[in-house]
Amino acid sequence: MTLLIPTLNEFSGVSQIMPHVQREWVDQILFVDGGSTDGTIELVKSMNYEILIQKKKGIRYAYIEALDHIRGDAILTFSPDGNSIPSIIPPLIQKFNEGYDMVIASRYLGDAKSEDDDIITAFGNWLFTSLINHLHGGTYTDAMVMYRIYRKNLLYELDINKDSSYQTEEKLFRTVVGCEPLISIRAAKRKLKFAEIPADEPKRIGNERKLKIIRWGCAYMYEVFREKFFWS
Ligand SMILES: Nc1nc2c(ncn2[C@@H]2O[C@H](COP(=O)(O)OP(=O)(O)OP(=O)(O)O)[C@@H](O)[C@H]2O)c(=O)[nH]1
Ligand SMILES: [Mg+2]
Repeated sequence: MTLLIPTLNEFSGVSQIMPHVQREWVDQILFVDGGSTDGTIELVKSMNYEILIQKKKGIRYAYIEALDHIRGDAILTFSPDGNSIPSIIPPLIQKFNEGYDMVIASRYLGDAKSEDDDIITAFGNWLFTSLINHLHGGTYTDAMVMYRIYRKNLLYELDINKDSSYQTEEKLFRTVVGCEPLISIRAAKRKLKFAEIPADEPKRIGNERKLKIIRWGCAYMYEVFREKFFWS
């Protein structure tokens, strides 16, 4: 099990959150940094964590460039900005070990709630999750969140690692998107075995958000419909 932690200027998040992550929960903790200039890289190194510096820009490349360095056969993606509650790592792993391809820490299952959402992100997450369920046969309550575990091989089986899977939308809207929506879509299309556990999302710590609402909204919308007709 590899805990994969992407960072881009998350100094305060990393310093406040990582003391709550116990190293023995997982086999490997790997940071991938997108070019922080606020001391995050130095901080992570001083805490004795393994860190990889991204070559290409964009959150998707954090995952792709990490692949060769991931030693576990499962990946737990974790945001150190306060959005992912560390104490949920053990139950998430426990659920995954019951034999799932993917387990999601859902912000909208049962009593769980997001304190990080504003009206736009709440609507967007609901809209994309509903579309993915209706168009691709998913049963997600949260198809968008980063906090989740899956088999490492799933990224290859679903072509998540290939640039061609995102080419059109990234060109059209001049951005680099995240991997999560496509993972959710293709896992549903393949009818993989997935589960969710409820997980609150506290407000992010420090700095501004990196989410690009308009460009990503458009790109994900394109992706959700494109997948109805292509890739199987
Ligand atoms: N390596 C890397 N990490 C990134 C990049 N963009 C964002 N991140 C990190 O990924 C983690 C999750 O970010 P998100 O939660 O998706 O985005 P956010 O900016 O926190 O937006 P909100 O959570 O909606 O406030 C954070 O630790 C970010 O610093 C990137 O291009 N490269
Ligand atoms: Mg965040």
